[in-house]
Amino acid sequence: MQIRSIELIEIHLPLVHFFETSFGRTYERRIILVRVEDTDGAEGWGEITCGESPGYSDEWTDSAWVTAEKILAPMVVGKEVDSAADIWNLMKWARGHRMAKSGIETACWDLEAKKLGVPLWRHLGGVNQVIECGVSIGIQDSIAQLLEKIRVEVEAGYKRIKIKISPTWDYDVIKAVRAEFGDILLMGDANSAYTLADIDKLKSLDEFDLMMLEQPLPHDDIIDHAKLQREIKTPICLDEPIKSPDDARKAIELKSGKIINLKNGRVGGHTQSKMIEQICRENGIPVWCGGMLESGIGRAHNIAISTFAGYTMPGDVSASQRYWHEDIIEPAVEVSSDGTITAPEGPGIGFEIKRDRIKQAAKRTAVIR
Ligand code: OSB
Ligand code: MG
Repeated sequence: MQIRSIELIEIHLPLVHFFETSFGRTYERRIILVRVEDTDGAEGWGEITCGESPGYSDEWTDSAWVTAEKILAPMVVGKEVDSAADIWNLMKWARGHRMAKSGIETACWDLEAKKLGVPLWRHLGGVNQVIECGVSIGIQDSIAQLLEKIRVEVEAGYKRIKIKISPTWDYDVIKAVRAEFGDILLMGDANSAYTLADIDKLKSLDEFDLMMLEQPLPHDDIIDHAKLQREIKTPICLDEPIKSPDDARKAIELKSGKIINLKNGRVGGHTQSKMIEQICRENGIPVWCGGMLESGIGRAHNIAISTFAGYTMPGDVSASQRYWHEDIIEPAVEVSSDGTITAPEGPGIGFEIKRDRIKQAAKRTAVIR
């Protein structure tokens, strides 16, 4: 495979409903799409999943743009490789910037699968065509509003409800959710809003039998999480600090948590996701696919990796209509009434790209050849 050109397209998409986490509120996504073309004229699509500000990770839209354009794309364009599995190595010299790398890397996997005429999920080694879906629900203006949102998702059939929590939106909120919905599969995601000084508060959440508590402590920590896990009953799920297969290995060794939320962007693409999934599977650590409020393209890649054997818990992979009035792929991602998505049979990501919709939403483009 030889990539002839890489096109970056920044699109702006307003969210159907704002999304609030412990680090801030988002109304509109600024998403960088990646279109790769090889010397035979075949194409593939990927998405750089960073946020609009460095609140979740150090990468954000403008930093990812310049890094992809000036550093990463030139490392890939014109190089002959055996397969998409080697694209990561072309960019390895550059440290960090895994979301920017993932946008390029996953686009090359889509291209390769399309050329072979096979669905990406099969090409990657996925085994479960039907994947289980949960939802991630942001911090709301009131508990009543949150309960209403949860009701909609439970009735739609989603198998697991995740709510965002923070020191001002935790105990009473979870208590109200349990009182209203009984023993649904429920979890909280703190996005690093606590420290070990909050241990009593975090211990008090044990009474709610949460399926897991996602990333309570700082974004780069796996030491204090191990201390906390020894003190609380609720399984800790790690998100932010697991960026590489080595990070996963070390966190497992330290017993920093019992579950890993695996995101393509955070770890640098499909090749890295596969390696982490394997390490976790061999060590009995369940993984599930996290989300970054992706457009249909990133979402389609998330569906593909969710089919791996180690993804044994419902992911944050949900229907397009929860995020967008009109997605950029066709058909939009839909979730069946039993809370599942069936990975598509078409080649590559298996969805059509709505080029007109992308053109409408585009704010800037760059082509590296
Ligand atoms: O921590 O999982 C997270 C969204 C943006 C940044 C971080 C996270 C999230 C989500 C949303 O929880 C998941 C989704 O619905 O895409
Ligand atoms: Mg998270």
